[in-house]
Formats: sequence, C-alpha cells, structure tokens
Amino acid sequence: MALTKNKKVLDFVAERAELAQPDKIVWIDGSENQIKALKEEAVKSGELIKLNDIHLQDCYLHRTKVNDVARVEDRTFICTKNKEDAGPINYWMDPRQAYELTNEIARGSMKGRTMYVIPYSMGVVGSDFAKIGIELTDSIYVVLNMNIMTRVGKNCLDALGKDGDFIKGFHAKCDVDADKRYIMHFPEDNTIVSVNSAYGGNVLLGKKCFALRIASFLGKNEGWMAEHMLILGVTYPNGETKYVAAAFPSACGKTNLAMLIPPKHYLDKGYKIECVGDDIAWIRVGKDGRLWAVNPENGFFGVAPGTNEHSNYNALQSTKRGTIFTNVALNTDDMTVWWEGLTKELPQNCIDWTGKPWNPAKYDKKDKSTCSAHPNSRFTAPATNCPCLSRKFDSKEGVPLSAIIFGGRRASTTPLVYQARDWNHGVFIGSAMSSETTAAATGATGVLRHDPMAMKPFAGYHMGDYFAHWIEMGKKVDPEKAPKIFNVNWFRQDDEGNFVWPGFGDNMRVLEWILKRCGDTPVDAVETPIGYVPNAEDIDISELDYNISDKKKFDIKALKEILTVDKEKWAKEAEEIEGYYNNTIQSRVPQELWDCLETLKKNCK
Ligand code: OXD
Ligand code: MN
Repeated sequence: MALTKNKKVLDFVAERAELAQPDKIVWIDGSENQIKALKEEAVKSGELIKLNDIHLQDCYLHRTKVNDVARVEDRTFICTKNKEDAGPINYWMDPRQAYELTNEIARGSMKGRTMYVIPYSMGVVGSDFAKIGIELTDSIYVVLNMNIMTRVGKNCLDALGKDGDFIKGFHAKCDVDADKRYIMHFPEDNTIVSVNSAYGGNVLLGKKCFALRIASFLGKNEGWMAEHMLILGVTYPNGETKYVAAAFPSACGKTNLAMLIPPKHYLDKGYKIECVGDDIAWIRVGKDGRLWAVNPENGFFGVAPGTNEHSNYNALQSTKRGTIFTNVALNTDDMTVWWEGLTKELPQNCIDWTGKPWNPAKYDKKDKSTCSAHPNSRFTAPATNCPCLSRKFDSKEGVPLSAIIFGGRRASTTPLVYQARDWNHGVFIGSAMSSETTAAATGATGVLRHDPMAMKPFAGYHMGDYFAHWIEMGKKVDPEKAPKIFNVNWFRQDDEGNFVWPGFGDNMRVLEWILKRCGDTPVDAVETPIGYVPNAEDIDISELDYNISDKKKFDIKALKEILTVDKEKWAKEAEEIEGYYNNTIQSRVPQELWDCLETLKKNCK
C-alpha cells in the first residue's frame, strides 16, 4: 500500500511501474520486521549468504557479477540540455536521448520481479541540510544497502508532505549487461536513472549520484557545497573538538583517516579522533560566518582489502554487526569473511569473490588475479557501529570546520603537508590535484590523472564553474573564520620505491600541525614557492618506530626529505597544470586561479 498522498511521489511510482511492469510494488517503511523479511528472502534466493551470527551478527555476503565490480565512469552521464553545462570532463548525453535509451532498456524489465519504493533522506530529517530522495529498484540488495547507507523510512515521506519535491531515482538491474549499463543524471530534473548494474557506487543512488553529482549542482544554484570529503573531529585533552574536512580520491584512505587512532603518547595525553563521515560532506555557511559541514550518509561503504586491526581498528569493529560484505572471500571453516590484509596468515578454506574455491598456495601479492577478495570489495556498515563515531554525527547543524585538506597519491613532488596562502590559493591547490587511479573505478590502476578536489568523477556540472563556485563560497565566509586550506601527501616514496611516511595513526602528527596553523598554538612555517611548509621540528615524530625499509628508520632526516619542495619539479607541475587548464577545463577557469598559477610559475623560476 502506498505510504503517502504526495501526488508527485505517486505519479513517479506509477509512471515508472508502467514502464518497467513489475509484478508487485512494495513500499519500504524501514521497519525492523520488513528488513528482516527481506534479508530472509535474499538468503533464500542466494542473493545473500548468511554469515556466522556469533562472530558477525546479522551480517551477510553478496557477490556481484564479475563484470560489475566498480563504478563505471565511462558509462556515467550528465544529461544537461546544453552540452557545455556538463563540462569537458563529464560524459554527456542529450536528456531526451538518455531518457529514451534507458526507457527502452528498462521497459518491461521488472516483469516477474518486485519494484521496491525506498523513501530516504540524505542528512538528518528536519535539518536544513537534509534532502529527500525516492529510489525505485528491483534489487533487495539495493534496499538493504540503502537502509544502511541512508536514513530510510516513512518519516521521509511525511517530511515531504502533500506536494514536497524530492530527488527521483530509478534503478533497474535488467540483465546486468555491461554493454547496456548506463548511470544517467538529469540535474535539471532532479532525476537519476541507473540500468544494468548492481554495484554499490552505480546503484545506491543516494550516494555518488545524489549526494555528490546532483547535490553539487543543487549546491551551486543554492549557495552551498557537496564535496567528496571525510569529516573528523580532533578532540583535545581539555575536551574541545576541532573539525576538519578532507578530500581524497576514491580508495586513497579517507575511511582510515576519518577513524584513525592516534599514537599512544597522544592517547595517553587524552587526544582522540571522532569520525563524522568518511566519504561525503555537505557544507554551508552558518549564521556565524563559519563553514559548517554534515555527513549526509548513515553508513560506511568502505574498501575491505587492507583493512585490519592495525590499519583501521574502528572500521573493522564497524563491520561486526548488521553489515553487508560485497565481493570479499568466504571462509568456509567458520562462515566468516576474509580479504587480503585482514590477517597475516592466509585462511586455508576460502571461496573467492567469484564463488570458486581459493588456493592460498597460489596467492601472489603482486598479482591481483590471485586474490581471494576483489581489490574493490566492500563492506556496508552502519555508522552507529563505529566506536569513534562523533557525538555530532546526528547533529542537525553539523560541525564548524577549522581546516580543509586536499590530498592524493603522489610518489614524488608533493610534500607531506603544506598550507595554502589564502582561500583562493587553496582553491587553486584543490583544482590542481592529481592522483594515481585505484580499483574503485573500472580501468587501469596506478595511472596519474587530474582529479580536482577528488571530484573528477562526481561534479554534476562544468568543472570550471565548480571552481568558480568554490571562489564564490570563499567570499561568503567571514574571512576571519574561513577554514585554512592544506594539501597532504601520505604516499611519497624514496628512491627505492618505499613509502616514506608511515601513515595511518601517525597522520595524527600532521593533523596536529595543521590545527596549530589554524590558531590553536600558532607555529611558524617556511614560505616556499608552493605555500607554507612546516619546519620539520614542528611535527612531532617522537616515539615513531617505523622502518621505511630494513635499512632505514624514520627520523628527522627522512621527514625533511618528504617536506622538500623541488623548484624544478614544481616548474614542471605548473606547466602541467597550465596544460590542464588550457586544454581540458578551458575558458571557464576563473581568473583567480590563473593568477595563482602565474604566481606559482614566477615562484619556481
Ligand atoms: C566510493 C568511491 O565508493 O569513491 O566512495 O568510489
Ligand atoms: Mn568515495
């Protein structure tokens, strides 16, 4: 039975049902009983495998088709009336053509299936930030994941009232045919259509499609920002908390940074990190002139491989209850899950992510095809499981930002950390970000590409206009209270290709410096051609027993090395940025960013 009288919702459901012709329509009210029954049905059909309820209470494993394991950037379209508005780095299709194409694909595709109507909110219902979506889908897996990742329930429909607007999402699994897979965004219609996939990033429409692509477009028009950023709080021994948002490309450690456990001597003093979010931040200017951020999600869709007790204890703990694992290995000895990096010892009896017995004797770290779990295997875990979840997670106002951090995977050139001279220079640094590609999207991994603000795959409009929006936002913030902007690079390598900085919990040491620069206990910094770099002595490396390799130990010399700014390399980087602006972003690059580029070039001469 329909759960609302909102005519726009009813019309949307009716129109899509007429197209896809499901046998049944089920409205998701988010009740425990309904979710439980759906889990049972999915276990019966084999869509989910129930895991050991003692070790992993109410947890399940799902395997996608082998052709459907990551976001498909080349099949993801922004469908604006004018091609220009989608910009030069988005794939574009004419909206009429995109509707026709996907309608043809979806026509009758739900025959014999059920169409679920999922009312959900991104953000806490009732907060100024919150926006409501309706996702229609023929996948129980999607319903159950959406129920973890977003706030699902009848109260979302109630919040819409009789004629409130919402983001329309339509997902049809069809035959999971990669050649007919399309993830279409119609920002001018607040609509998303996804066909022929069942992978999270393509089908959990509240996440990348709505909370980033559609929301970034809304944000531009309404004066706020939707960013691919984690949000964390650093709580000091005196109980005060300072918040930071950080943008890193997919699978570059946002979840790890958001949940880090500080080194022991920080813990002993009483420091802790609180996680507000690990992937998306919606940011507004508050009445007080500061920037305030919320995490619009309700769960974590984290990358499993590499997650373990040491690398991210809090993420691992988050997966112990009510979690759906996708494309990890099944340990048949005890019906638990496994992935590369979870434990040092390899389990002897596993079924790999494709459903075949796995031979640990053939496992070769360097050969991804021998892995038991897919490199982009995931866990979908409720945020409330996270031991370090922020007390402000459910806050309607969000948290005030002291700093914004950008970062990517760069083997050389970019120092461990540096600070922008001012807001516009910070925007320049974000716009110039490059990073090596990862398994989160299909295509080659390890290839250096431009990924401005980590939003290359997620900005729902022209990237040049997106830069201009950042500049505009800087004008709305009280200059005295604007977050300071930084860039970090945890991935710098030595001549032998070893990572120099230990990363993980030790990133706390860099966060501490960043927050000092934001006014806590001000420290000086060195002015360099690219911005302010720390004096090595100001980064606490005490009790750091990390070995870069067997030969070297991390020390002040190693720190100085990864803080160096090589003018020649940066002159080349400036040329590269100029090429990117000229050839890719072209005429819509704001003048403020050209000015910053000129300064960089001059500084590197
Ligand atoms: C993600 C991604 O899943 O960025 O968060 O791909
Ligand atoms: Mn992401």
